Amino acid sequence: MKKCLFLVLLFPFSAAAQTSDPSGTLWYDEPAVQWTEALPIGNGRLGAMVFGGTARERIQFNEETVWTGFPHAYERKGAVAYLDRLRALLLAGKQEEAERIAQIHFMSVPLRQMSYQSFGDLRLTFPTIDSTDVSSYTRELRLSEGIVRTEFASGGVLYTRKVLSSHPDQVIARHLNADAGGEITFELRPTSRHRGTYLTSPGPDVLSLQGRVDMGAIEFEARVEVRVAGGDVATAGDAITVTGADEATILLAGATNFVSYNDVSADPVRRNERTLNAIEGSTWDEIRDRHLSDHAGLFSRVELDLGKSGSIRLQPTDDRILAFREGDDPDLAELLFQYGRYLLIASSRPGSQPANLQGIWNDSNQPPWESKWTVNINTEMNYWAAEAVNLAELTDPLFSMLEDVSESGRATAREMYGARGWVLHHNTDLWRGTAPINASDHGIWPTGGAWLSQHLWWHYEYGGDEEFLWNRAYPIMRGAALFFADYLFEDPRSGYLVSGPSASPENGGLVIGPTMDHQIIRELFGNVIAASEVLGVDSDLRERLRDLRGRIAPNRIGRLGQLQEWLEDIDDPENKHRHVSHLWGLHPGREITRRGTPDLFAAARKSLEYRGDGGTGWSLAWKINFWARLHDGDHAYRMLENLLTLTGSPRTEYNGGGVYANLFDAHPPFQIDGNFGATSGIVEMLVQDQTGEIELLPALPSAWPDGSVHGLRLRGGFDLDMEWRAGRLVEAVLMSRLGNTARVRSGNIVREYPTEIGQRVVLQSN
Ligand code: FUC
Repeated sequence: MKKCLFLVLLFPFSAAAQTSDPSGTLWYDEPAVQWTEALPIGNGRLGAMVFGGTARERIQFNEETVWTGFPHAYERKGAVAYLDRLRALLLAGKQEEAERIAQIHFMSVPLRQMSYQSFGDLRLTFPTIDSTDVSSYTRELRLSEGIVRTEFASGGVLYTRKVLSSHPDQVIARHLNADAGGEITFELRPTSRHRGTYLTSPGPDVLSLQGRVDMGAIEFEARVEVRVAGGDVATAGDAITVTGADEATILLAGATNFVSYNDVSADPVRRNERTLNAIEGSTWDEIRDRHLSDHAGLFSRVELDLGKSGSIRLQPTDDRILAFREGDDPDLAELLFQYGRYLLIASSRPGSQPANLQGIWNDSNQPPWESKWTVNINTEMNYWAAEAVNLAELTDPLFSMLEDVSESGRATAREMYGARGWVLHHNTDLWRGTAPINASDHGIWPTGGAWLSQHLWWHYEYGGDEEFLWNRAYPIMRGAALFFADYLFEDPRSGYLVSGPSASPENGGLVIGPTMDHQIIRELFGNVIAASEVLGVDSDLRERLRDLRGRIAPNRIGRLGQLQEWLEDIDDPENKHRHVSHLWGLHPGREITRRGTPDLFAAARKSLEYRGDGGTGWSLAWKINFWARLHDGDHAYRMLENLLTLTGSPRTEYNGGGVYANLFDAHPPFQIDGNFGATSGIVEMLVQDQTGEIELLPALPSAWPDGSVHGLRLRGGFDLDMEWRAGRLVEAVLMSRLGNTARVRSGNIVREYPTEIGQRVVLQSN
């Protein structure tokens, strides 16, 4: 009893070794061993994974432009000479021959794109701390703060370490203190696995790590500075040594010479000097407070309550993942939802690169799929939720990338297809490659840019910003549509316009007329038509696109009642492929709807049933969205359960699609798309508005009978607050930002509510 009292008094955090905020905190009672147990921080440009060790600590860090390669145009000159031959071969059923010829004459130069790299590690050793004498250990990430905190007691001293990646100050900052004076002693070594990097010491408390990515153009510097209160700081060899300080602040600045995809003329050293000079007089408290207010400005916009968890909510996050199927922990679903928002804030800020396959977190110089931007599902999934979860400005990097590929993709359109406009195939990299890569059986898929362009129109639909539409979105969308106006050709067998050579992403090889392409192109043309009407321009083009749109091969229902994945009725009901591309028109597209196209809607459901409930992380996440669009909340929830399965951990045998201990989506390996896809899926379960009608609680699962949400955004410029009880809406409030008419569906009835800017529409169920 006495001991207990002693503990509570001296270590109040140990009583809180159950988190006080179960839907907003990831926490653990041991340091991370694997990278996928470490906790992520990021400011859009600089990211880090924090292991939370006691006597030894590792902070692995990234800067978003540390990539292999150099400015380069990838298109294959003159490839257009083979286009008709490829089409003819495919129409004649000679797929193998077409793939062979395409592989030689129709692919990117070089065949592969470049790779995102790890930057380095901060390695800290604490000679006065005995890792075998540690008690009351916690490490946690509070999503509302964006700070990873490690606390523990050792040798009678309580240590607290915090780390953040600041957007306003553009540094990673770590603060170390203790509840007794003079207890902060450590050695800090910045390291890197890039060959030929070297360390210099520009000042007594500064180390500079410089280098160049192997065989590439990217030069980098990581600059570490340590500031102490009390004690001593000195650099010796490859380390900064702090002895007997009361507290210490480590600042890490990181930069490269990258300016844009065709310019690498910046000076990373000057960049870092400027960054650190700008905060020379700032204390940790000031840096932290600027970070907190910047972060909260984005994070606090949305609140979600899906019900009350049982006592499991107090357990470490990995325990909760293991127990999720027991159904007693809706707070964990909230945590996953908010984690998606957190990760976007941390990996995608205006002016930065868009979130890549791993966001910005990457521990390898040979990461899976080069950790680039794969656009046949992954990059789009990263941004599905951004508008609805009130983080619209974080789409800016995606649009900047689109600006780039709409330039670099012109040469690819011209050289490979003899077409106007621009085209992007299934991947791009820091150098904005747009030509087909890797293998002809899936690399030749020309609708990546068209799919991404959907996000430009969404940004206008949610925000109503006509200037954005005119200046930024429309030129890119128009260029994408011009490409397809030239590219589509008439299928001699059916007379329809078709896409090809192309593929249904990664399934079935090179073909003519994959269903997904036609859905994407129809939507692109539809959005360009709508945009040109809003802007009052391009009436001739509009008519042309209308005509072409009506002639594109339609969706077809096959012999099994399924939605056909291809023009031919060859779907295999045993095929469990992770991609379910032909359901694009259901989600994220909108041409397949319950009321508008009931037959296709039923066929889409059939196809999804055949595909099954398994898959990689992102595939599971997409299926949450699909089932929500099919208005089957319980099935959507089942997919969420499948995604919230602990994988790749010593605590489980399971190694398939799911989440790691740090809630990172596991393809496996780690791929961030499923995190964002899950956040989007939860939105789709609560509200849908893609058809122009607002449907509240369209797919509420029985697991969440009571709940509320605050601060979601809807198309047409409405903010949504909503509360439900016993599975039924209690009240919804729509706040009008643009003065549009809200059309709200309830069962068979659609009611219209004209609004003025700032007006609220309060809907109560009777
Ligand atoms: C697509 C998917 C893979 C993986 C890769 C990065 O090619 O088919 O599953 O996600 O992207």
